[in-house]
Amino acid sequence: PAQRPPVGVTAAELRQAARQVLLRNWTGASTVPSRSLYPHQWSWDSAFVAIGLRHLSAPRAQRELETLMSAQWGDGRVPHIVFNPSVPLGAYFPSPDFWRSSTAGAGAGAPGHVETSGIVQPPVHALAAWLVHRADPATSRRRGFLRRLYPRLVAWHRYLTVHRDLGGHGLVSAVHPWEPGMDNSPAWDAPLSRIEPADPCSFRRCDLDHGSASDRPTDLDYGRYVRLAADYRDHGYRDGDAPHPFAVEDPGVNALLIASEHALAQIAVEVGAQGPGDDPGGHRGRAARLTDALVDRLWDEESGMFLCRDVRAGHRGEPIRERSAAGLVPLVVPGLPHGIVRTLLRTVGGEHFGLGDTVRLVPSYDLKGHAFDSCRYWRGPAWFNVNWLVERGLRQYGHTTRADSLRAAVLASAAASGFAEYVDPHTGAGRGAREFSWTAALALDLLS
Ligand code: 9YW
Repeated sequence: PAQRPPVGVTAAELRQAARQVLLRNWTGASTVPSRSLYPHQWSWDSAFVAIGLRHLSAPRAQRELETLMSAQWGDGRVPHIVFNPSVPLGAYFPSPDFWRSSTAGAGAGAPGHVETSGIVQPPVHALAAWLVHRADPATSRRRGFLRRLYPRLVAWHRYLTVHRDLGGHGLVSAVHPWEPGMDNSPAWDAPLSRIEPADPCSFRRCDLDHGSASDRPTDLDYGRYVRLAADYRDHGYRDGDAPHPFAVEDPGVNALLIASEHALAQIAVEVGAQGPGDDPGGHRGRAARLTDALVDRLWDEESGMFLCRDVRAGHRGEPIRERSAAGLVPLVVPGLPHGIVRTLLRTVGGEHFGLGDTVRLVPSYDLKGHAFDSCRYWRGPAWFNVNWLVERGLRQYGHTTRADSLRAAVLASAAASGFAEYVDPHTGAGRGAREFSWTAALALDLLS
């Protein structure tokens, strides 16, 4: 299979190739996910990129996160895209003239010095900041990296826990399918079906200029993405009184928030933060409460994994019965009940995800699912960030041999595919963009 290490590629060569990708995708203050497809700064991409960059240059990794956090809104949200003003409007849709953050988002505290989107992505940033710090504590301290970032990270988590607890049970809801970072996951099909799509003549997709239509979300999906984003914008990006017709509790988003809250506890020790609530104990308490809520609300014993929850279905919300890889991401959460960890491990290697059996990388969606498609974005292909997270989870829970083989498979696949955006989980063939930043960054991290 294509995931085997290509003959002749040594770890040193792979490291050098990954380094070249990150250098080429660096714009001077941050990194683009892909020069062709995604020519701006994306939020969770930057967190993963910083985790890789720390092995090349600690100041550059710090800068990556600082640039992102400098576009934070007054209400604490960290936007999912920070636009580069020198890139033409036609290079990516939706462009700044669609989001209009500095005007439409003024009431929510959108910055005036930069244009951004108005939605968010998973909060991997505090975890990334902590890992970046640890790579070179002396440089980090000299630059005051964590001291400057800590209050921003606290405000970011507060935005999520206060403004986005739409279900009222202590978990964060995503209000747009782009927010959990898995755009066209089959888990969104039911909640999205209630959304009236925008008129297809009202916008032009740019993604199809760079990728094959059969690999990408459909036009109908895009119509609904546009409708949700435009309505949120027209509501001033306010959350309190917004209808938010799409509201989903996603186990990936919430698990990453928990992992980041644990990282904030360590950062709080490092910077000597003292309450109220923003001290190490406050962060640990919040992480524990979020973990309880994650297990109570999203664990599904029958599926053997965490499921998303549609907050707008029924009276009290309902589980979405689709097995998405987001339901395995909680392996990164420390201190899960033993029974849950055991079951998750069985599920990862079982017929639905097939790790180490029918596939060498975790697919984004159920191999046996009715909507499985080995090419279409988040409906089957294996993604490197998800696999990096699962690798970390396996290692955290002491499954070193399985973590080692997943690490070897990730590296082999990154090398064989030219750092593809994602791969076909059955054949290992690279798909989507190449020289994709988080693929290179996370490969570099696994090599280090
Ligand atoms: C979009 C940049 C982003 C990722 C998302 C991925 C895709 C499409 O690309 O989103 O237009 O934002 O789904 O996870 O952050 O790499």
